[in-house]
Amino acid sequence: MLPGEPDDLRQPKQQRFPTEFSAGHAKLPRSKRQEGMVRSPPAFYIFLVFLRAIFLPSVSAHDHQEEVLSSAHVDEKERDELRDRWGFDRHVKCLTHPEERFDIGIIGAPFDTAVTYRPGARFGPRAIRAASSRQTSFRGFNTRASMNPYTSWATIIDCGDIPITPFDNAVALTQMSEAFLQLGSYLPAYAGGPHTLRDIGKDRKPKLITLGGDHSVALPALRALNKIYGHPIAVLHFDAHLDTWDPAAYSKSWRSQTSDFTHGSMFWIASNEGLILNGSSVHAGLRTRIGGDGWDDYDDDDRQGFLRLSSDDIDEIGPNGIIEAILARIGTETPTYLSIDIDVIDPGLAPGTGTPEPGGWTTREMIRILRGIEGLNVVGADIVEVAPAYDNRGESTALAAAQLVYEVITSMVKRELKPRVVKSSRKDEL
Ligand SMILES: [Mn+2]
Repeated sequence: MLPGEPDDLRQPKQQRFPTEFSAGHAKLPRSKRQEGMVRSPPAFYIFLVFLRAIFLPSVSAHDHQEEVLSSAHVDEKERDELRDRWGFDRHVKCLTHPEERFDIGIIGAPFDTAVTYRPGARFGPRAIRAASSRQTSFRGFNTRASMNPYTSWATIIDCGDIPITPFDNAVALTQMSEAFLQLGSYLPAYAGGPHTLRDIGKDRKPKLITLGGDHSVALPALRALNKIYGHPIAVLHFDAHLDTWDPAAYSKSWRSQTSDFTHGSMFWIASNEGLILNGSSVHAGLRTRIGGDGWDDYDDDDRQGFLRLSSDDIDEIGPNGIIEAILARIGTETPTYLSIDIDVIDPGLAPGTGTPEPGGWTTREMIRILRGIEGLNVVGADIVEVAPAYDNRGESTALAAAQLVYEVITSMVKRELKPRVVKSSRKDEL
């Protein structure tokens, strides 16, 4: 991950393109400039196509696109050289560059109009990227995993943000669903190579880690995963809250399909759509108040097939007990969506979030638990609800989120390596 991924919605046009292209623009051959033109605003592109239709009737828009793509391929060597000189880490707008292959893609979802309390998580992606400034590939060796995820087998790139409307949540949900489906359906970068890798085959998919955004972004992610894998996915959900709430709990009188889609109901919707593997899913870090005068919310949560681990449980069974309970429930082969609400961490350590709940885990405990579950078959992940407006000057919340993403990336890369490759006997590093 790199900080400072240009924000497409707010930056001047010239800065909308990835730095590695714009920085070298003056030196680049004709094909690169054409590439820039293709990514210009639609009106200009249409005008360009119109001009070509007049003056070059034999060249269609489709041919033009083919030409650009093939030229880009021819220039691969030069691009590699430029990357060696100028690019420490990769950031590409993957949604508009399907030719860019990756194994793990970081995708921002700047969306927060489905929250019940404090807004602001739409600025989460930029805050987490800024907090990841000191994460570089040349200083990325993770001692707990005995490997550097950025220099191992996987191609890891920052895919930029999904453009998401703040005006219509139904449209926003569609935008996110289609973006996750598109990115998750790309061919992965890795093909062939060292025999130390397993599970490499034509069914292999790239993995996405979403930077939220409020927690509702998990619904479109699960919808996309269901289409990509063709079956329900287990959910490991770190959160102070259940997020399996029946939308009717908010209001029985004033409802619409759009209003049902919130950051507290997305797993209820996903469960009812059959997207979540009932019986293999887990909540961890719970400490929320629940509705009504009894256990109705828990009963409904049981119906949806979640195991509940509370924040307090860590005092009784320790981080290793939490790890063991998660692994016993999910196993290491079940395809799993890892969803981390930053409010699982105590607001004293991570105050920059929308619905803070006192009494959470420490950042260290959360990191330790994540390390302990490195063997899970995580097929997608998110880190959500980082709202920098409520963070402190030291960026504690965003720093925690950036570190969690690094740990998730590490585990995703490490899991594909045979255990014997990693000579770590330090089991206490769980
Ligand atoms: Mn949540």
